[in-house]
Amino acid sequence: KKVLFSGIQPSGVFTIGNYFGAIKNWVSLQDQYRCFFSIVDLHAITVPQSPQELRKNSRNSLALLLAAGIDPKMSTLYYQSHVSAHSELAWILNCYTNMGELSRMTQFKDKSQKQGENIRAGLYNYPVLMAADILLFQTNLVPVGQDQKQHLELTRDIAHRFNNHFSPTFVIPEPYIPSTGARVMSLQEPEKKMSKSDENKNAFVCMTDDTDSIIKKFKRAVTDSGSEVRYDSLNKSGISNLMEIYSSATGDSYDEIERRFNGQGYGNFKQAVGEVIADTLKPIQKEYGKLIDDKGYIEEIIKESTEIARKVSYKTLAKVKKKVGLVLPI
Ligand code: AQP
Repeated sequence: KKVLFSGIQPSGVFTIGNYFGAIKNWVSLQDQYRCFFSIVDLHAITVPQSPQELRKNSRNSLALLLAAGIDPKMSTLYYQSHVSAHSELAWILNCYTNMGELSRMTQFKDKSQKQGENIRAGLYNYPVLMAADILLFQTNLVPVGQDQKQHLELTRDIAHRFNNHFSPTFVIPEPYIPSTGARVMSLQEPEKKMSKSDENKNAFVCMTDDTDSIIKKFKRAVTDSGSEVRYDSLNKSGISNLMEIYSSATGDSYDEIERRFNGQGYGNFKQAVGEVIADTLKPIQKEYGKLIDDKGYIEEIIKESTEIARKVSYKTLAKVKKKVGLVLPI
């Protein structure tokens, strides 16, 4: 089986953007590929986090991924910080990456702008840690959204350079573009993507939100001054985003949605989107409720998965250390 790696940051509670853009696809890829899914907590600390919140979100993230359908019998689901090979390889790759390459990364430019004067070196080195995540597992495929494409390109460049300089060491990963890769936008600023760390709580819907707050958030969603439910992402970005969300949950096409809500105005449609999303999340939330109390089960999964992740990744790390000339421990 081909190897697939993907990570998700515990920088908040997962949103329906994370669900439709990543998690739902992960679930459907599990039987086809050898999957490694990592809760990338080391990535999360590249921007300020409250330690208590980070720990809580990290714990809850694991249960939420299991509840959403990640099957620990098929996939390896673990915390990045539990497998020190990530940090070790990241350091080594840092020494084979140029400052110029990192300075060109648009995500760094965007995120560092928000951090003002106190930009962390970790934010700058974020793509190198991501390269380490991927290359450690000899990954063939990485599911990526548009915003991560540049980082994957850099990963490929680093791997090529290393392979050419020494000898073939890393598999060169390819992007995996899912056929149903929804990009969910903010409910308050539909030109910007929905993010779990958005300061405006009305901008995103968490996978754990109850029905009432989901419906309220959709009712408050920013739309244009018209009243026609019609897909036009340029001029009607708010309503188009709601249509995309509705379509992701139901599988209905935009044509079908337009016909169903023809002449009904935005109010009814917003209510319907809220209900559909609440229904989609209900079974996941029910399972999550059970899992979150089952500490023994969660611990068992963490133990087993971490062991597998360590075993696979240390093999690559040992090879790398040897090639660059580090003395291997006895
Ligand atoms: N709005 C979105 N629509 C579709 N997919 C999305 N993803 C994130 N937001 C959307 C996908 O979720 C996966 C995990 O993302 P991440 O947590 O590693 O980082 P992110 O992309 O920065 O996600 P957030 O929610 O925006 O987090 P913060 O607020 O911390 O920056 C990725 O596959 C991503 O494409």
